[in-house]
Amino acid sequence: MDDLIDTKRGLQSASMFIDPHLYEVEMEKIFGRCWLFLTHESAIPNYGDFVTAKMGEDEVLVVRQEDGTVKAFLNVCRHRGARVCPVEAGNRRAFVCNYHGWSYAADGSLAAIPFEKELYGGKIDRCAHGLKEVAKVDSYRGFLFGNFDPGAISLEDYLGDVRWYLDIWMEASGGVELIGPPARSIVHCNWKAPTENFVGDAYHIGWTHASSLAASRSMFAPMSGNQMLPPAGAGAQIATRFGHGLGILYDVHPGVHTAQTAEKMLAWQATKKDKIAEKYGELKARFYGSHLNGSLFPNVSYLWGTNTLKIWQPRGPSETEVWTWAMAEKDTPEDLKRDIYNGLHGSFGTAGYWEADDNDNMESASLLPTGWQSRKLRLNAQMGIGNDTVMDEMPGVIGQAAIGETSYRGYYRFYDEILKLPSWDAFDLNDEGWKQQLIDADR
Ligand code: UNU
Ligand code: FES
Ligand code: FE
Repeated sequence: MDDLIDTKRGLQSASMFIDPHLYEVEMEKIFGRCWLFLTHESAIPNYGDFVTAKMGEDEVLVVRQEDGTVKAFLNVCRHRGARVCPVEAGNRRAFVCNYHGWSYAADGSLAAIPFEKELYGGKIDRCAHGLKEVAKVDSYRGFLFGNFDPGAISLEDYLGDVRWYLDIWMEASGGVELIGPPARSIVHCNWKAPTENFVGDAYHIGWTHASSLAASRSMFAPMSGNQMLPPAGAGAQIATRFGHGLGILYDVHPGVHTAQTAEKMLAWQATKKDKIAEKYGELKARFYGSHLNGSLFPNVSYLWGTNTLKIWQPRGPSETEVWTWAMAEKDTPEDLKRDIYNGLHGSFGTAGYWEADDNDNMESASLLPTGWQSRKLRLNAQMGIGNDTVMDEMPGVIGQAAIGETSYRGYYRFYDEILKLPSWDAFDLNDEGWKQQLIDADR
């Protein structure tokens, strides 16, 4: 596995998209230990509200408790393993398994067994058969994450430097909401292919999305068909400690939205920008009016400006279930919110034309390495190597161009680190060496 990721040279083995053994290791070392997105607080405001979610291939029930906290449980009955709750979302005080009728309270405890006295003679230990609880659940600005590893670092530490950037869209104007329930679809690709694309691929926009750019007359339209390279200073890429990364395209907030929606968005943003500059300073205010594309390690992606949140749920090495939410600032006027919602599902939604542009690339990159020879190839993420740097005014390692692969390298640097990490106990939160590792990369 040692030549899987070459951080020094910015290369990855194509086998990482296909290797079934590696996939199992990812489930254990990554999905078993990292913070995984569950849902948004606003989806489950009241006691007994629940949604089902995926953590890797494990299905979980996320339930609002009587005391206002949130717990998550494997959605698996402790009797014979049938699915406890077959419904996507709702409100329940008890979850009754469909198979034999064991029932669980909102806190996961096994509340009742049909004919318990007669059939078990009081000899079953109900306390030992509650729903298996996810070790940790925590919220960042309303975004709920779960972690199977009781020894994991806190969510706040895990997000680390990227919180500075997330706050620009999660907090700046009073918070965002997800407009659900999410659209779901299957893509025949490895879960990392779309995640790496969103972490930092501004390169493909002008080419893969050439027709969509031309048709939408969005603010990105001049890039259509690679007619122009974004000029110097048009953007940046950021890599952080835990693989989270993003790309910024300055001053083009409305992203892929149509010209019509873009105009409304800009007018709405203009009414708020002064207040945001006052509160956060000019730099963050500029980011607020920019387009941010990013991924949170391991499998959450977002487009701020294009109003999208996506989870890339792994279903084996070659299949991914995509959950797509529209996402908007809470204080967005209702008519604009509707435009955003409708526009999003036509662009980056399940049936969206931008989504369709991407999927064939995701699939071919993921499926070609079934070939014995193709598998041995190294994938190249060297763009911008040698220009990565640190800056006083913004955290992380910065690639100073609109188009580059700095955040790809940051993503796979941590991917490699966590696969090799024996446990979170062995992890040094204060180790800043990762920055130099990226800065010193050399083809
Ligand atoms: O699809 C993407 N990765 C993307 C879309 C990146 C930047 C802007 C829009
Ligand atoms: Fe990038 Fe082919 S040009 S994958
Ligand atoms: Fe794309």
